[in-house]
Amino acid sequence: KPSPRTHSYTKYNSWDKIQSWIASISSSNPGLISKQVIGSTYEGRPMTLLKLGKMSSSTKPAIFMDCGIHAREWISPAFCQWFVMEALSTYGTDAQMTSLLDQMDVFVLPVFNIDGYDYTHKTNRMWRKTRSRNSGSSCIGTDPNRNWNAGWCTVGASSNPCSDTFCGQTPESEIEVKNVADFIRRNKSIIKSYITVHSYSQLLLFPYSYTYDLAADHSELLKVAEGASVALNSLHGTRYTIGPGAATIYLAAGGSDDWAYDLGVKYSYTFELRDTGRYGFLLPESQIKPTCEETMLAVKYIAAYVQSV
Ligand code: ING
Ligand code: ZN
Repeated sequence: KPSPRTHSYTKYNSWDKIQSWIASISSSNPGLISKQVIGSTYEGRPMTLLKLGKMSSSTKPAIFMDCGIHAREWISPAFCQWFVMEALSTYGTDAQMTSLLDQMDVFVLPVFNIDGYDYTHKTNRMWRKTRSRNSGSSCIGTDPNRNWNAGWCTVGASSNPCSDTFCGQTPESEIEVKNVADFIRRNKSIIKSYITVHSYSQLLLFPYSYTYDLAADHSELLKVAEGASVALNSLHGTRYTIGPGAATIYLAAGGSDDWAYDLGVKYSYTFELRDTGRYGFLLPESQIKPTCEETMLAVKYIAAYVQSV
């Protein structure tokens, strides 16, 4: 029976293993971690959100982080697992992590697109989208990072269900997107930062992706991204490009970071982890540890900033 002790943080775990890990890690330290189901996926799997933070009688400000919006980006769920393990094991010894979890809660959704993730392990390693059926088409799935209500389906998205960037029938047509959007809307008074983890390209992006217009908080978002990328680089020399999504990679509407930002979650970031294309989505397991270690520094930098404002 998998437990946090036997769980491997340096392998690409199947959904079954991650699900067992969620159950065991959330009962391992009752004062510091709890879990809640925020809904089910299209195929009926539970979307379990982990809450990290020292138990408190008062409401604490929070950071929301998700991994695995896209099925084939396996390094992303690996990072969320690493983050949870590292947070629990450094609380009480690492001054920054201790202060962060004393003052804030961090919500972690280890795998957003569980149905797609499971499909990449069992059937098609390069699947990106959800696994929902589309009426009037035999093509399966919607791009869960084109399905948010932020300039929805206007640019850099497709209305063809057979496309890998299909925006869906309507905004939040995907139950996984709806479940997360509902949670963030319900908790928007406490959520100060939204972090979503993708791969690959080594980018740290912030709004907007649906327009070339600069965000109202552009200079602050840029400054924090600069600090985070310097911190990340300090460990192994990995170089990240930072900037607004539209100008840095491509115009793309319906993304989660733009939606969270327009809802009022100011510190909204998209990570695109290693590498820059040599292995792409097929990043070797030998790179999980260095990738997660360096990404921790960037996430902790953002968290420390959010905590300080
Ligand atoms: N890249 C993101 C994608 O969904 C992105 C880039 C970020 C688009 C934020 C829109 C908003 O295409 C990957 N690799 O998925
Ligand atoms: Zn992605």
